[in-house]
Amino acid sequence: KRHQPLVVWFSGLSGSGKSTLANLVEKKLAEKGIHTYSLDGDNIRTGLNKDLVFTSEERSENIRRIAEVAKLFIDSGTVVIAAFITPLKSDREIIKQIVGERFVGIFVKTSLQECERRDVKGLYKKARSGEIKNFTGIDAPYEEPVDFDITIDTENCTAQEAVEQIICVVERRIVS
Ligand code: GGZ
Repeated sequence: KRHQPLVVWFSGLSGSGKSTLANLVEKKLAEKGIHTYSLDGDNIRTGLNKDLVFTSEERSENIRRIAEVAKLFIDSGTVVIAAFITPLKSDREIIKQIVGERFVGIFVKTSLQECERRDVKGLYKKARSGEIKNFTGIDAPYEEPVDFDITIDTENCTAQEAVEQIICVVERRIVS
């Protein structure tokens, strides 16, 4: 069975649940026999983009390079799952310029208050104390996406419900 490749791009604050949802979506697609590859901070910011820090300029370069990599994977016929904060509207526009129509945007909407309450990695605490500068949501902006395909309200739905919703949209786009 042939599928149209696609990039499924998750945006949201640190600790919003992007990676968790991205991993669940990837697992579901793999079960359906769809060839996927995940791009996230763990494999991008430690390798290709390890020269980049968290100024707005270097975040833009981070996103631009990831979009170019995603495009290469799309050309190879792969469904790309990307999970990055992607805080700026201007950078999200650049992604669309690079990958074109084969883009599905998922806004993982978790409030700053909730992300900070979870503080899984203790980064918000460090950002509040000034130990980390330019932290998204604290002293760096997050512009909520208003034109993405799906908004996941993680505080009012389960991960399973979110995954079902995403898979439904992805499956529709994959065959057309
Ligand atoms: C935001 C930061 C920062 C700053 C380090 N601001 O929750 P995490 O830890 O594992 O994921 C965050 C990750 C964000 O990298 P992205 O490539 O997704 O960001 S962007 O799209 O804005 O380029 C967080 C960690 O890196 N981290 N410093 N100052 N997140």
